Amino acid sequence: MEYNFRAIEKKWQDYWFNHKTFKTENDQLKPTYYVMNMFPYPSAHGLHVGHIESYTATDIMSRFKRMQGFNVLHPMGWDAFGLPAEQYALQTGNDPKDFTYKNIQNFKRQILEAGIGIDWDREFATADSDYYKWTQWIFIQLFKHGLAERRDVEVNWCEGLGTVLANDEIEIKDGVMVSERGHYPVTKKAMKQWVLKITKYADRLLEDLDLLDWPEHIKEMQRNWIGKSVGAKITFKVVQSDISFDVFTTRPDTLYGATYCVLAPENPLVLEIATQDELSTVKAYIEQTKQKTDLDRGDLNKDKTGVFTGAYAINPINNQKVPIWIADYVLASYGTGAVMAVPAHDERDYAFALKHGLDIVKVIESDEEGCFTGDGVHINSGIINGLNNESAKEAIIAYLESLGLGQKEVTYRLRDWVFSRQRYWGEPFPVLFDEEGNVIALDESELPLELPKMLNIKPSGTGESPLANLYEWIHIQKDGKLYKRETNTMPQLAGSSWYYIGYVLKTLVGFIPLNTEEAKKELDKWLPVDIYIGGAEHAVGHLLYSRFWHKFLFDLGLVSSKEPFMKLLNQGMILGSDNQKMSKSRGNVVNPDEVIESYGADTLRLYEMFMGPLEADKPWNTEAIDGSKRFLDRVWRMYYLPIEDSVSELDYIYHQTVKKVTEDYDKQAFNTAISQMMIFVNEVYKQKRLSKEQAIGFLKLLNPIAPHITEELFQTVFNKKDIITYQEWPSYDEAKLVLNEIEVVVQVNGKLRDRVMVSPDEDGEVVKKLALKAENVVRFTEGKQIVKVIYVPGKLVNVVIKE
Ligand code: ANZ
Repeated sequence: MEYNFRAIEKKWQDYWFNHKTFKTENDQLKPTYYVMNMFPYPSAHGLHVGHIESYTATDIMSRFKRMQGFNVLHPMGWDAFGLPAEQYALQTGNDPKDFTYKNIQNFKRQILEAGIGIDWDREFATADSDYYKWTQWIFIQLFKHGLAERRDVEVNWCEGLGTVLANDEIEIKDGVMVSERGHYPVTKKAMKQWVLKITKYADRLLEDLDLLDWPEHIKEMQRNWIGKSVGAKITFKVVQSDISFDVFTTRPDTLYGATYCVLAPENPLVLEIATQDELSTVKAYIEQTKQKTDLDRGDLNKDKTGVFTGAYAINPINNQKVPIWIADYVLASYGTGAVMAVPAHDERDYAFALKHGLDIVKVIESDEEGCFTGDGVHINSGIINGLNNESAKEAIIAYLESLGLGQKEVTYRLRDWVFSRQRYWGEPFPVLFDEEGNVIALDESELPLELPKMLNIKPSGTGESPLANLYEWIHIQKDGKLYKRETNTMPQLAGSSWYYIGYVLKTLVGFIPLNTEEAKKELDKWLPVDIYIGGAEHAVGHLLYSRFWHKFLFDLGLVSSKEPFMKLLNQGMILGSDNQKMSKSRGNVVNPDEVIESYGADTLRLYEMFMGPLEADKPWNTEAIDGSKRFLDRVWRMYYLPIEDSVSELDYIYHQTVKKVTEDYDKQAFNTAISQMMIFVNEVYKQKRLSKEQAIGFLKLLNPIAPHITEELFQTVFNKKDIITYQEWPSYDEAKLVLNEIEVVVQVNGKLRDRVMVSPDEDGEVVKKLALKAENVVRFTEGKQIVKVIYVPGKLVNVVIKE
């Protein structure tokens, strides 16, 4: 009678794996359901309880939808390229490939031991060459369509380490950048990089957010990241020179109040216009800026440093001479890298003008002391006096257009995607450079361009990738001509930008070629992904880049859906029992292997789903796991109660449970579904028996959450040859949802004292008698004189007593 989870779980995990129980079905008559997780990076630490939370949630949806009659695709793969494996290899002298694939085996073991039902025939890692062949192929298409090009881009260069660093490998110390490792100075340095022009898709990426059933805050983060800004471009001429520059402004209406201009220190014009007297100060300031991050520079509270260039420009609206400054709060990468400053109506300009003693001219009426940023009547503003902000903007733009000195302009905060990494452990670029430096894409037949094995992946020292050390690999001869390979590799987010397509195309004998009719047919059948579950930390990186690639593939006609992921859900963070983020240093990390060892996978799954709403952050609680285990013990013993043909006393609660669990699963409200199942089990214990329909139906309801115990009971108690995974989902009978008992409240002198359950058409006198016998009514009426008893049918009984 003992619930021996160890034996049961192992038995079913082996059975499912060997029988490919979760292989994707391909029944033409069934609708499809594609459910997936954000795949893990296979680190050396193994799975975290947070992974289990996410994979259990998709597994529930997958098992639930399969029983509801869908063809279900529930895959798993590995985000295998990337920096951590490379760093590990550098530190230990090991091969990042061996290391990564060893970690994958461990992750896979853990996922199997958690009972997650995966179609393993579709498993792949982004570092598999038959997968990255197609990552390279997509890159070639981007290149051929002018969406990939080489450009000078500022990178974080660390002379001390002889390498380029990613943003998360640098720290800010005393306001300047240093390497995390060794604390060497880091400066910005321009290097030729591959860039993908995601900005060409900015409008579509923005507009199509409306099609998606995603958490509103994630959509808002993407909107802000894309950062569409509508304004104007205005041309300022530099005095006594034929140089001019454009500023981008969202407030062209304040042009009469523009009392100086500011260029980004990196703006190449700066050195051309700076006067001899100011040149050395200007150069020193430019050098200083190179050690700062954009994030720091954009900080509104930061000290407004800057220097005068000695040059002046002409404000095109009133021909006033205004000084030109440089300051690091103006970013080279935004708008035109130059601003017109209106200190009376912009906070940053105001702070800057006060600090540096620049003119402040008020052009909008207000009672405000200092800076006023609101709407109002324009003053001191020539042709727009008396207008409000919106009409003034239009009037100014129209006027500037007529002079050829300005026009309406839309700017985005979104930057093109810097796509090169000076690293080894990534996809090689499928291109060659000829002797003149022209880029030639490899032919499809030459793909994949495999990442060569390297015994030592130390940095090249020149800022190039370790591949630069491989002279023979780099230099090749083709048709009698000499070519060189690209030594950079692609970023980790390349492989994850289309992996949901990879799962659809993966078969046991490799990938269906993406550019074929056969692939199109499969992709049309499965895409978009119905539900995608993962962490909120990917809100703008991966989730934006994969939308971009998807739209590009849509333009190529390879996919028919506009978006890759229809519904997105972010699981909350599982915190340590101290309510803090789990971390090694805090010593509050829970290892899922240990929980499974002591309690079993079913208990772990049930517990994690019962902790709270999927989206909420929630702390670990060891006592509550005991509670989950006890519930499964109770479920197990429940199947030793007499199982009869019909137990009508349980009809109502049973049908209510089927309805509630079905509806809750459909909205991923797993914790409330579990509560309802607990209520059901309590009711069964009150009756000490249950019917066959109820017994089997309940196993099906619980199966998605606790698949092993339910599979075992289904087979052993009912002698079934089939497995529960392929059974039909139970249905409920509306008629049985009408209660055959109603609740009548009982008052004593108008105060609520008790409740009684009666049949709706019960005789009034019987109800009154029952009411008077109710425990709490007896307590309040004992020894008192009962004056009268009133019954409002179906609602209440009021007992009037003499106090
Ligand atoms: C004059 C002005 C007057 C501005 C005023 C604002 C208020 P968003 O909304 O974020 O797009 N700006 C333009 N390019 C910049 C750059 N490269 N670095 C730093 N600041 C820049 O902000 C647009 C405003 O940010 C622009 O409008 C410009 O300042 C500034 F009462 O121009 B404004």
